[in-house]
Amino acid sequence: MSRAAITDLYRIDDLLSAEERAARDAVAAFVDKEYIPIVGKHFRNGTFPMESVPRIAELGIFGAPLKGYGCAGMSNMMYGLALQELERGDSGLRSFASVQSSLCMWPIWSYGSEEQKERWLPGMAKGKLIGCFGLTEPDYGSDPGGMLTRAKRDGDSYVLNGSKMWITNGSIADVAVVWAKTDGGGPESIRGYLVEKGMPGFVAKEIHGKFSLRASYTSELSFDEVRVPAKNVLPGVQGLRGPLSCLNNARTGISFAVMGAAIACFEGAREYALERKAFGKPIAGFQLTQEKLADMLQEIVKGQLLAYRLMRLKDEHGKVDPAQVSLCKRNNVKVALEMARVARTIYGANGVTDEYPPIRHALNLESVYTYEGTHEVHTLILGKAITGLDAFGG
Ligand code: TGC
Ligand code: FAD
Repeated sequence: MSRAAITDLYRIDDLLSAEERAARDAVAAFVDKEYIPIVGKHFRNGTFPMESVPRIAELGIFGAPLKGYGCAGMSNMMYGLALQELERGDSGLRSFASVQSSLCMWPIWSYGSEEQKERWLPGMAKGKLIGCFGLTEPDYGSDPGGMLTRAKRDGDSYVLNGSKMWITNGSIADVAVVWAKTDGGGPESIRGYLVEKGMPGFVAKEIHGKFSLRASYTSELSFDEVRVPAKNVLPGVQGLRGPLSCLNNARTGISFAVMGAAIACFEGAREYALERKAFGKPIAGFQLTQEKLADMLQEIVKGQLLAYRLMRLKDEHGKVDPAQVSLCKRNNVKVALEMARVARTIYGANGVTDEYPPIRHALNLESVYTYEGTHEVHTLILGKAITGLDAFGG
């Protein structure tokens, strides 16, 4: 699908450098030519197209903003634009890249030993090794500080017991960054453990029955007396700050990315509305359809401007404040989900089938609304930033 000129009403393209536009366009071409033709089949079958992995690697997306170790060293803006294009294809494709880059490569790059970096990062950048991030547990999602997974020191190893739930790429990962408390310790004892595929006692099982993110593998991880060498502990961080800093990073990318799903829905719905006739004329000629399209374009322009500013802040300052990230994630995921539902209505009955993209995007965005901090959690993070009062707990 070629990009409609109307989508960039505010000429956000003019704010990008030629290099940024070129990186974005290369990803867009891959998504249009190679991914969109196959995504419907994978969504229907509940599979992830592994053949896309080397192609994403060639585009330099895995660990894109990281320097060294075979990573592309792109700006955060270029990375955000790439994620937006991947999400225009499907959230599952973008999720694969987010988890690999922000939630697995980033903690190894930021908190890992030199040996860990050399061992994992070059292979992950090439897409030859796959990573996942285990924070959520069956009984602790929004409040990860309560996690039950434990690591007990035993000689030169730690012995891990517990389980993690809803882990993207878990069943296909070569390495899992698993967050666990030291036996007997509180949240301040949380550390990241690099658990490798095949370690005795470590099982990753695919979760079935999802109606969302079907073109992505989501798994349950269980640890039964898993012996992890002490050299596999991330030495650079301790406490809940470790996983939350990874999330800050990933949420920034997601905030940018979801506008890609909204763009796919807007452009598809506009094209459909111009062709589909009712009462003897194109449905695009009805005022109520035009209001839907106007609402969609308005939210896409506003969301992109927010995301653009967030990424520029990150590039200029090297980091962004959690409240800045929460505002963007909270707004952009909400409007992308609402706009996918609106787009769905423009297709009438056709809109409930997987022949057309809006229902797939809407279903995916239901997960995005929940993962990486639910909409409510981001409301409370902002509430705390505004008032200084913590409304999370009892
Ligand atoms: P709190 O007392 O506020 O903080 C504990 C320590 O963490 C620090 N911190 C952060 N650091 C970096 N970035 C952030 N965003 C941070 N937020 C907090 C904080 O400064 C403190 O550090 P220190 O050194 O003083 O101890 O923690 P809390 O227990 O009250 O929790 C706050 C809350 C609720 C906001 C947090 O727990 C939270 O964000 N919960 C949501 C959990 C979540 O988002 N899980 C996502 C799992 S991964 C996932 O969904 C992947 S989806 C696949 C894909 O990405 O595509
Ligand atoms: P809960 O925490 O049980 O929340 C249930 C409801 O209660 C929500 O509406 C929530 O907003 C609300 N709530 C909770 N606390 C409060 C409060 N204080 N005030 C008001 N409302 C509140 N996790 C990983 O670690 N790694 C992954 O790779 C990963 N991938 C995922 C992929 C998919 C497809 C999905 C769906 C989830 C994934 N997750 C992953 C898990 C995700 O991060 C959690 O689902 C999310 O953090 C919410 O946790 P929960 O599902 O346990 O909901």
